[in-house]
Amino acid sequence: MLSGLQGGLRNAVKKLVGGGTVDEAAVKEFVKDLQRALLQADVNVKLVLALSTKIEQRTLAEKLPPGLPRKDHIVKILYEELSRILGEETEFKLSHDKTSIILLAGIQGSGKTTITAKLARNLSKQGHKVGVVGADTFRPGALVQLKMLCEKIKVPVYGKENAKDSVKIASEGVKHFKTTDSNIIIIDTAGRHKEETGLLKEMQDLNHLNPDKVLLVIDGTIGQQCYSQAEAFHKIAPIGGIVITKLDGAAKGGGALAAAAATGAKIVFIGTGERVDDLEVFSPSRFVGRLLDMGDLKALLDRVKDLEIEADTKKLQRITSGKMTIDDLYYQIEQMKKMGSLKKILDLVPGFSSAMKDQDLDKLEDKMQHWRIIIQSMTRTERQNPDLLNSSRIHRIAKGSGTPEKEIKEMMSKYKQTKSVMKASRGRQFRQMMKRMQQ
Ligand SMILES: Nc1nc2c(ncn2[C@@H]2O[C@H](COP(=O)(O)OP(=O)(O)OP(=O)(O)O)[C@@H](O)[C@H]2O)c(=O)[nH]1
Ligand SMILES: [Mg+2]
Repeated sequence: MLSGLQGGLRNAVKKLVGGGTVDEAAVKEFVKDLQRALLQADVNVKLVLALSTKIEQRTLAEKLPPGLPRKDHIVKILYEELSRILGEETEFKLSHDKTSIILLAGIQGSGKTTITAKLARNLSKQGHKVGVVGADTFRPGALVQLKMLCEKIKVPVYGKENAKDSVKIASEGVKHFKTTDSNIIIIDTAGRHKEETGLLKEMQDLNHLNPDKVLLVIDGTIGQQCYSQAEAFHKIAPIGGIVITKLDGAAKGGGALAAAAATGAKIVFIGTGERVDDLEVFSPSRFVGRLLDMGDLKALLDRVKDLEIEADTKKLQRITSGKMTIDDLYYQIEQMKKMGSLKKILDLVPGFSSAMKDQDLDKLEDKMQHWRIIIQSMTRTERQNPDLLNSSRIHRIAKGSGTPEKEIKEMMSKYKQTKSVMKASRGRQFRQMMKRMQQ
């Protein structure tokens, strides 16, 4: 699947890994190779440029976790950034306890009927009872095609030959399956439209069936042209998902996926062949992992994590032995931000959250935010050696960060206080709190 893109990406990585030392020129060469591979897969030029700039910047700017070879770090960045442009991880979950209606839409020949059968198969395997409604009253032979596909997988089909009104058939089908033990009803619709305007109108007409999920089926062979369909759909059905089909051998498949994800719509499934089992639940990170086919990509990611934890432990030792720098303080604030709100963190510390009023917490969160900006305005030397801060330096930082000098002084006094508390308790309290946070 996506063999062109796969080959291009793997070659770029191979060249980097097999080459000499990684200097700026090697990174630039690597990024060029990436660009070529992505453009050939019909990924939008702007997207390619943004992605390559990001990869280049991160590669040159990020500090390596100690012990991680630069090449591995670059592969990790590539993996993360490629996954990111394919959207967030989503889950397509349906209740076993109530009836859910799934409506499939898409322009002519996009693969709706095939996906209807694939999805019916996939959901049946998960233990759902599925019924399928053939609401394509437009194309002759549509119902026969659907029945043939569903017969193989033993899923019942509701439909009427020579029916004219698709909305009527759809509601009759829903009514019918509600009297059976089916808990999922999939409606296959007509693809009489060649472009999105008419299609969206029909979707709106079918909307009064109150579908639980609306899926837009897009033919992946059209590449980045997917964008306009996905965008129009995302505007009217942001809760829906997208299925990209025919990704087997589609030279432009990479562009199709990237374009659909760029609209903010979620890609939930991909079709990877004509057989009824050729359906995959879409996960950006898993997909990219396979695309790069680093058999040891997972091992690499695990190793990076280990090294990061090791680096954290060293930092922690420095903090708890009373040698905390402003950089460490910044790191702590960032860690807290990553974990969510302060309230959530303080909930983990017994007695803390109840002792603190919400409005005080809000104030504290604001303060943390100011501290981040203050620290960003300090020079590297100042962060390493905060004793350097005299009044003229404080004045400069205040101007640079747009915060009053008073706040900078306050932050410095809190910093000193924390440092001495850490030293006195040898970090016991801090370690306990960190432990609780990680649970
Ligand atoms: N190679 C490949 N072919 C596919 C895939 N999905 C669908 N097809 C083929 O694409 C053609 C159109 O598929 P359908 O499922 O009939 O498309 P549709 O959207 O229902 O078409 P209309 O009802 O006419 O609008 C068929 O020949 C399918 O076999 C896929 O993932 N890979
Ligand atoms: Mg069809």
